[in-house]
Amino acid sequence: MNEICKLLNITHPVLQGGMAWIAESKLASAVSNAGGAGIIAGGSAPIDYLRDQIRKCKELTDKPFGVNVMLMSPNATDLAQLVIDEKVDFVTTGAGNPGPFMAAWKEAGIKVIPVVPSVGLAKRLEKLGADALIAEGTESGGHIGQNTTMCLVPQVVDAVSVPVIAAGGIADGRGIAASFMLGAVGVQIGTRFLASEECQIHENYKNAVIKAKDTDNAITGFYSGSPCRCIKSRYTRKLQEMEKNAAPPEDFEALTVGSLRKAVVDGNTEEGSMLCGLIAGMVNEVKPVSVIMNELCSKASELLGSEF
Ligand code: TUI
Repeated sequence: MNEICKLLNITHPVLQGGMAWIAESKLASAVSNAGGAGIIAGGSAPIDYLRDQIRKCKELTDKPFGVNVMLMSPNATDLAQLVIDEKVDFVTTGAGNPGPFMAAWKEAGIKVIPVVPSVGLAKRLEKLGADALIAEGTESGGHIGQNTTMCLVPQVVDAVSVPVIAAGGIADGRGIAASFMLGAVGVQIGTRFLASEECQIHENYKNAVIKAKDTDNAITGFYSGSPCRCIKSRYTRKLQEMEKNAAPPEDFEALTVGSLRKAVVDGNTEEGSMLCGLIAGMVNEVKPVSVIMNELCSKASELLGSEF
């Protein structure tokens, strides 16, 4: 049996990305019900909302699911405790070093799978007891590191003994098979699930994902040291223009605060930040999660020559 399936007690080694503001109980439960690992995103949401989402997800599926702890969130410490209190099956982490929380999670029997953008952090977190690692390439949507999936995954695989999950730029069975060729034993997929029926983002955002071509992608936030990949728009052009002119930080703040909410909730494609991976050009149709999972897994099985 596949190591990730065994670790998480799932059927297919496919994790759904813990996309901030986006991944909630409906999407996570659909992925878990389809045999993958659904994930509720902590993002910087209020703890009461997240408790509610975790409980809703338990009502919607009897399968394992996880929570992503976004470490730049001011709520990270409270969420770290909430996942223990709610006895969540596993935790993924992003946008920082989860070292300070790992002992408590391990003691509570929660499996810990940090996202790493580098070999150095992968080695440190393996020593602290990570059960697996997600090597995330810069092709991913949202907050990104610098290395690519193609270069990062095999280097992390060579550097650690725990199972490695590939993320960034994977949206079909070919991407899964390629990841396995690089030594990964699981994948994390975000962008493909943005265009699912169960994903609760505004229709305008979903349509932008569907319409996006290979070149409709931009990185903002180099200036603030927090690079973020999203769909090219008036918003990204404005931010990039400000970066070029070294605008004062408060001008960035004015533009970026609440921008994800504007995209996800209001469907404001002009001022909203439509976080999205570089593979969006290949995502051309909204489908139910179960259909997406079937397509991913049947093509991967065919290419890998074994049941995926
Ligand atoms: O976390 C993500 N993607 C995200 S989080 C997010 S919400 C956000 N909002 C405002 C600012 C920043 C984020 C949107 N998208 N992906 C996982 C990921 N983790 N990518 C890169 C990293 C990462 C970076 C540095 C992980 C660890 C790390 O460690 C630095 C260190 O301390 O060694």
